[in-house]
Formats: sequence, C-alpha cells, structure tokens
Amino acid sequence: MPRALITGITGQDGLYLAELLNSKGYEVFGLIRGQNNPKFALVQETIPGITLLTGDLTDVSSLVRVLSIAQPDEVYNLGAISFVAYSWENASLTTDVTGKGVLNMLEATRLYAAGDVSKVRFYQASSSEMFGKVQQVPQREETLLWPRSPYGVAKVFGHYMTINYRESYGMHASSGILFNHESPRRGPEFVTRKISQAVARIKLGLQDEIVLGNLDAKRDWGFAGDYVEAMWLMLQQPEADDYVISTGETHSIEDLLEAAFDAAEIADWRKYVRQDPRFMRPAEVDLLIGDSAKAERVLGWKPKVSFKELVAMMVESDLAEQSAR
Ligand code: G4F
Repeated sequence: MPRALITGITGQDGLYLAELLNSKGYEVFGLIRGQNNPKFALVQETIPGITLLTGDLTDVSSLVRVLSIAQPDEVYNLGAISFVAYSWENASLTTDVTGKGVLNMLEATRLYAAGDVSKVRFYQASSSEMFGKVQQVPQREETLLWPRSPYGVAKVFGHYMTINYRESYGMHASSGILFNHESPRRGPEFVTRKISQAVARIKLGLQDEIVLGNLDAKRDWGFAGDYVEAMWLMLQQPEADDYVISTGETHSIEDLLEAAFDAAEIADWRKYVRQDPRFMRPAEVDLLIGDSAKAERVLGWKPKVSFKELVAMMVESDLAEQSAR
C-alpha cells in the first residue's frame, strides 16, 4: 500500500487529493496545525481512515517528526496561507508559512530520505499568482515570473527552492503551477464562492446585494477535483518537472457574475452588485490565462469541467446548503 503525506489537508485541495489517493488504495496522512483544530472532525468524517498528525510548516522539527511517523512514499505540500488579499496585511507571516514553509518541508523530506532520494517524491503547490504582471500571454512554464503580492513573492521562493532541491540533491521534486481552481469546498473569502453563496442567498430572499472589489480582473478558473489529479500524475512520472495546470480560457469577474446569476435564473446581475474600495488590492493581477500543453503531452492531463459547469455546480451546491439552514 503506497503511503502519502499531505500538508494543507483541511483546505479544498487537501480534501480532494486525499479522496483521490484513498480511491487509489493509498494510506493517507495529513499534517494538521494547532491544538484542537476545529477542522479535525470534518477531515476525519470526509476521509475515512486518514491519520492526522499535528505539526506546523514553520517548525521544521515537527515536520521531521511527522515524516518519520508517516513514512511516506509521496509528499504533497499544499499547506500555505493562500488568501492573496490577506498577504499584504500579514506579509511577514505569509512569507514564513507560504515561502519558508516550503524550504522547511523540503529540508525535512531530504533528512527523512537520509541520502536515498529515491525513497520519496515531493509535490509543491506553486501558483499562477507568480506570473502577476504577466510578461507573456498565455503563461507557460518558462514565462518570466513577476509576482504582485507578498503571497506571490512567497510562492516564487517556494517554487525556486523546489527546483533547487531537485537540481542540488537529485530529489524527485515537482512543482505544479496551478491556475485558480474552485469548487463547492472553496472558502467563502475567494471571489467565486463569495459570489455563488451570495447568488444563492439572493435567490432565496436572504440577502439583497453583493459587495465586491475589481470586476475587470480576468482569471483562468478550473475545477479543483480535476486539478488534484494532475498533482498525482506529476509524482508518477520517471522524472520530476514543473507543469502549468489550467483550462486555457479566461473570464472576468463580470463574466463570473453573469454565469452565476444565470445559473440561478436571476436576470440583470448589475442590479445586485455594488463595488467598494475595501475589496480592491494595492496591486492587481489583471489577466491570467494558462497554456497547459505540456501537462497534456507528458501527463495526459486535461480539464474535464467547463467554466459554466463549474459555476453552476457551485451555485447549485450553495442553493442546497442555504435552503437546508
Ligand atoms: O478569488 P480571489 O481572491 O483569488 P486570487 O487572488 O486570484 O488567488 C487565488 O488563485 C491563486 C492562483 O492564481 C492562488 F494562488 C491563490 O491561493 C488563490 O487561490 O480573487 C480573484 C480576483 C482578484 O482579481 C480580486 O481582486 O477577484 C477579484 N475580486 C473582486 N472582488 C475579489 C473581490 N476577490 C475577493 N476575494 N473578494 C472580492 O470581493
């Protein structure tokens, strides 16, 4: 039975990946932070048979301990402070967790391998936020990185550190440059879920407006369930490498609003939307659109869920959740 350790197990991707690995017969371990983490029960209910081990990405000795207990064949480093807006207000903490946390995890994994790097494979959750002020359209693996937020800068550090461990120590360490990926499990602070939840509540008469920031930014949005499969595929390759994972389509926040209100059969979304500078960012990433041709060629990976299907899935799920309250 192969063994996998996932950091960031309480997040959207952690749960989908754990489900995928479970279905493939893995023994799954999750790193969970803090004393009495309120998400402990949720993870155990969602992923039967999972073992949760406490530790923290900022504490390398805790990572060494967790690795020695889990004895993984594969490590998926998904743990991070992942909300971009928060990263300006908490830049130092974001750097410690999202940036230096990657180095801690790589170093703990190297120590765990104890000179036999074939013992374990490593996945780093890199991000399209690293492209920031984009220098090429669409963005590819070799596109120059120009991050626009403390979060983006921290992700660039983690990305290059992963490449450095591969080149310095011969570790099987791969980096997935994932574009935005969403689902009904997305946190409500992110724009897709904020909108799907609000649309559901408007439909049910529980709310009458949505307050947002910049409506012009464009993102390449895919379904998280599709994207975790790409993570797994990367670790099944004979050689480690970096891959862009994206749909190749881009949509503005306005397009997203239109699709979400359409899914709930509410006409004229503009009547319900108000903008507030509170939700504007000090620097914006205006346009993201990825080219995942390499992932298709090498991994045989392609996204399955379209933008419209994704938005409809999220609105329907929020309608069901809000109606049940
Ligand atoms: O949903 P968002 O907060 O996601 P963002 O910043 O693109 O980051 C996500 O994707 C990255 C991959 O590129 C990940 F690395 C990262 O961890 C995260 O998963 O914002 C999307 C866009 C932005 O342009 C933002 O300015 O939506 C715009 N927006 C407009 N109004 C808003 C709002 N975003 C949020 N969260 N809330 C608003 O009210």
